[in-house]
Amino acid sequence: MDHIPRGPVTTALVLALGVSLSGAAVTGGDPSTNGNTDAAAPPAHTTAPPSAGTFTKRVVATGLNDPYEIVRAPDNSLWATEKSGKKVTRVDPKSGAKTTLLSLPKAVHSEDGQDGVLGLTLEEHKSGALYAYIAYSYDIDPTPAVQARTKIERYTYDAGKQRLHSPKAVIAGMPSGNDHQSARLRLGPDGKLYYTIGDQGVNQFGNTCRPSYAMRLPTAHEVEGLDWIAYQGKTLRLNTDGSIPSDNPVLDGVRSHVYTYGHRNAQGLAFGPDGTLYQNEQGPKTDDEINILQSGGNYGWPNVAGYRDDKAYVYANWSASWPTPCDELTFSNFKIPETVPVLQETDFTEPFVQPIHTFGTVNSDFDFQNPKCAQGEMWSVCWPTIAPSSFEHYGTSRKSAGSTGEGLPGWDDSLVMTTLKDGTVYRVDLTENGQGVSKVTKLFAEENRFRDTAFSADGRSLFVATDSAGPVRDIRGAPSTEPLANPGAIIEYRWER
Ligand SMILES: [Ca+2]
Ligand SMILES: [Ca+2]
Ligand SMILES: [Ca+2]
Repeated sequence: MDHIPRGPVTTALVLALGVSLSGAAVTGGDPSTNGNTDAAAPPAHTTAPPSAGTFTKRVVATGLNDPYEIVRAPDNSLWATEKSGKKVTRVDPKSGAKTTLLSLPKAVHSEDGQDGVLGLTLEEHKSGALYAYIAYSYDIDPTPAVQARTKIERYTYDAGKQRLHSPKAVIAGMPSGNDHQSARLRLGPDGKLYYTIGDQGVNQFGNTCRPSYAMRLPTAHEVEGLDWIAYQGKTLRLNTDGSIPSDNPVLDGVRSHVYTYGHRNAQGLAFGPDGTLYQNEQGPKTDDEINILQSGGNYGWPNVAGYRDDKAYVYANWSASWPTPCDELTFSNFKIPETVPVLQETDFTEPFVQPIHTFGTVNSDFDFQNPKCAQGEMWSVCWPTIAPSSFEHYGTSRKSAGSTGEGLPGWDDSLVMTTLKDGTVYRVDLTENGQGVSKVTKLFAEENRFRDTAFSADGRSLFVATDSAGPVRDIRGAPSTEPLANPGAIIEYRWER
């Protein structure tokens, strides 16, 4: 989703806001959270002292061009990839000073597209070296025409010169396009790279006539020929040199980089302290999902969105239209032509892994053409989905920092999740065994498209990166007509007692 016209490009009016936000949940119902949004109720069973404190908002840095991933480096600076800015920038979290660590001017970013400089994860090597793994779109066509692919490269950090140098190819030639790149990159506790690669936005908008590969598995022939076309709609697991781990799952008789499949647009990926891999992904008009990824699992897309419940979602395979070929049809979000094959979710009878939580699961009588969103046909802003865009496990990120701070009371073993059109940062609490969701709390709701997070070393500051432009809901749930509050920024929410 979210492949819709952008809002007006804003001028950067940045206020050093001393706004205090309630440390407890921001109240206000959201119909898309399945009634699990907790409105400021204190935890039922706790011996911890009451969390008397507030979050203070401070804009750390502005002028970033669609920051996509922010990570905290060993020296406690923040490193940001800039999707449309085509670079990696170091930000001093105190002064906001910016240094360009790496420029990638040849990276491909299509207008309003989801491609560009995206995933980033750091590795502190035994040798003392600091490596940055970076995923970005590039052009394989030597002529002025563009044929985009995605690659991951490893760079070495020179702390003296403050730059990234000596790129080493990890993997190249993966699919790329203007929609659903996903592109979250993580170094797992097992030393492997994990990478989400989206379904490329097929079966909708400008990509309506391209078939879905999300459930199509790579063949032995393709893997031999380094043909990664079937990696659309997957989670990949790679050795850091790009080779295929020997313990990756064998799927349809073939071992490849594919770790899980049947995904749409997974921008959230986070490991828990016991190695559990949490993921979130954006649904179509319904059913954003939170999943736990298990090696070899099929997660259902495009046959199933959320649960296999035959609610509002059906799989309309536009690319298979017959006898009228797809390219003679006009895509519609609301009317499926008779020539387009339609499958109910229960028509798909193979096993698949259900989400542990969904947002925006609605019945088929839901009105997807809410008059509030009629102007400019901004329908998707009114759809019940929230567009999750990142995931970060709180306890793990503090532990990995060797933190000595006291952190945020009550936040242990929770996940922080940003959203785009919903303009909200959520905290997702896990059940005791970590295998389910116990509570979802709204932390901050603003007219911002929140893209990614990082915690400070003491665990008491949450840094959040925002998109430079794009649609967001206002307080009425209608498309905001105001400029984004903090476009292209990194914001700090500091918890103070
Ligand atoms: Ca991050
Ligand atoms: Ca799914
Ligand atoms: Ca469903």
